[in-house]
Amino acid sequence: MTDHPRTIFVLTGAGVSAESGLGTFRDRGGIWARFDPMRLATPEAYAADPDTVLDFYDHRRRGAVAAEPNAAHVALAQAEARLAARGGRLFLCTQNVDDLHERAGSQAVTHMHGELLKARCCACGAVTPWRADLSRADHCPACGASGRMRPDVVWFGEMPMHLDAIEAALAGADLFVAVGTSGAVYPAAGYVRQARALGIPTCEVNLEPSDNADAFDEARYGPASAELPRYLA
Ligand code: BJW
Repeated sequence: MTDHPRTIFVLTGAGVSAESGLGTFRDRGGIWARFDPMRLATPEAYAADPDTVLDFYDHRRRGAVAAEPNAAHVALAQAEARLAARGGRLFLCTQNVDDLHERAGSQAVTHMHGELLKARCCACGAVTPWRADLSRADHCPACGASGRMRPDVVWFGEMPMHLDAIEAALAGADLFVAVGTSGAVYPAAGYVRQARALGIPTCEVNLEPSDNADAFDEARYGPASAELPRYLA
């Protein structure tokens, strides 16, 4: 790793949870290879056919609850603790909607595409922890409205979450690391170029070169569970 950086910005994607058994989106056989994202992951899809969208996310939620963190999640949690003990910081920005970073011990996780284990009421906007099937939800626990709960995730065309905090952390980082993300979805895919423009060294850890591979100074190719612990050691 580059010269003992004090503040590392880590962007994770579906590849970090792949070895926990959760499907990625764009790999061969991935979620969007099997299902049309425009019919499942847009506000228009939810408005047109909420039952199909909720069933899809109920299935994904059950998978996420059953999965366990892998060595890549653990390496990030350990690096966060080590840096904090030295007065540094690891800012963990994940595109993932699962909670495997938290269950591996990461203390601060910024979920820019939301969280599958939370539900949002379309009537009052209240966000509630949610582990059960949303298709069976009869009302919002906050306002009592019925039939208006959705997963608290970010669909195409919606604004990703925590963008101000993410931009601030990126601007203050000594190192930018992207792990297990294809670089296909914006604004996350643009962060490596923003980091470069700020003069921050960049590294990608991925199974294979991502769509953004040419923008990184350094790369480690292989499974995140093997490459990331080595890289962060
Ligand atoms: C391994 C591995 C192993 C496998 N070890 N590696 C600019 C240009 C063009 C378009 C746009 C643009 N700006 C905005 C857009 C539109 C759109 C967009 O980006 N479209 C593109 C498809 C072109 N973006 C949006 O709509 C976003 N909103 C937005 O832009 O708002 C406006 C705005 C923003 C900011 C400022 C001002 C205005 C919202 C995007 C929401 C994405 N939602 C999803 C679904 C979330 C809920 C759910 O889970 O269902 O988020 S889509 C899906 O893609 C999910 C992911 O978080 C996201 C990224 O996927 P990820 O994580 O990269 O996964 P994969 O599968 O693509 O890649 C996995 C990688 O891992 C691969 O490279 C593998 O090789 C690797 N891998 N096994 C290491 N073991």
